Amino acid sequence: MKEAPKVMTGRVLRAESGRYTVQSGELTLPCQLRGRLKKEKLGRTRNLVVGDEVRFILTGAVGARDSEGVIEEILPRRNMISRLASGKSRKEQILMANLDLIYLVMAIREPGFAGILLDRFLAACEHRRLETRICLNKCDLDYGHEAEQLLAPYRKAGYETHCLSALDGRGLDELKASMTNQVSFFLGPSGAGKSTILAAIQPGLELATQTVSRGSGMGRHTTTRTELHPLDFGGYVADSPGVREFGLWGVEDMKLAGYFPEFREYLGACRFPDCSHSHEPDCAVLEALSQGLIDAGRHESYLRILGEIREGDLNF
Ligand SMILES: Nc1nc2c(ncn2[C@@H]2O[C@H](COP(=O)(O)OP(=O)(O)OP(=O)(O)O)[C@@H](O)[C@H]2O)c(=O)[nH]1
Ligand SMILES: [Mg+2]
Ligand SMILES: [Zn+2]
Repeated sequence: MKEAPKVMTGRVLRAESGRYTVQSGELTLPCQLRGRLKKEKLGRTRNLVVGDEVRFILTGAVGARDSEGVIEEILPRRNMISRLASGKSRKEQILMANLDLIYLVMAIREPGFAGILLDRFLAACEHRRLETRICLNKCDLDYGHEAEQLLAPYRKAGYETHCLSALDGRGLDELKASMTNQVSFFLGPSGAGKSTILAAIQPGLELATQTVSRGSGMGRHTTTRTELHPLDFGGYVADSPGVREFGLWGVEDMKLAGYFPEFREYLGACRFPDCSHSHEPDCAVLEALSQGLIDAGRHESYLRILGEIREGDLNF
């Protein structure tokens, strides 16, 4: 009698044009999707992404060199991070699923700190109710008290922050402690040092990092795909390719202000219930702004993102 195929569950570590790497306990193996699943579940709406949990059957003996898996089912996602796909398609691009923590990595310089990009990431994470931490890397290049100044509005908004240098090692022990036993995702612009930080935290990760100084401050992406790595000290971390643009997906214009945590205490106190906090009289947010209780840069980011949502005609 033929033995029933062994059904296993695992976590997607890598996903690339129809080929997947799945980890299940001690086993890490290449997997493909069952044809039926491709059509039914993955058609237009669902792409299998890094972090997805799947049920698969093993073909070939466990541990054999040719053992492979066939993915039969994608388990429900507990959460995800997504953005508006680049290009004109107006589609959602899911970057990762089933994560505990997102680390938003910015460099103090080289490339310069981009507040608007950070504010977009943060709003997307708030929208998805994801726990977020801000990492300011390259603090060895802090020539004054720039790190403090850059991070002050975010600390005031309630975000946890890390001042790091992958070069001299500052902040890395604390970062490592916070990543322990968590499934984390590293997101940020190209060149911020995501891969260098991870390689410093776990030597042997063998991540591609940029070896030649770029000079112009702009440049090519060194990491080319999102990949989840098991951590020796417990948990997982996904390194991802640098992001230059980050359009919000699925965010309603009227909800955006609530995704800026430091605005929340003022919302509801404006004269008009549908106040956009941009020009209206008796706006509690604008009042707080004029008193210096809300950071001007953060409010500016809010207005820019609000304009984009309205212009993009993205009604959800
Ligand atoms: N001075 C300084 N340089 C750093 C630090 N961390 C990384 N770098 C340098 O910054 C450059 C970019 O680092 P990567 O780790 O490749 O950056 P990345 O964020 O992974 O970039 P992508 O993979 O393109 O998204 C490399 O030349 C690193 O050596 C740091 O803390 N201080
Ligand atoms: Mg990288
Ligand atoms: Zn208002």
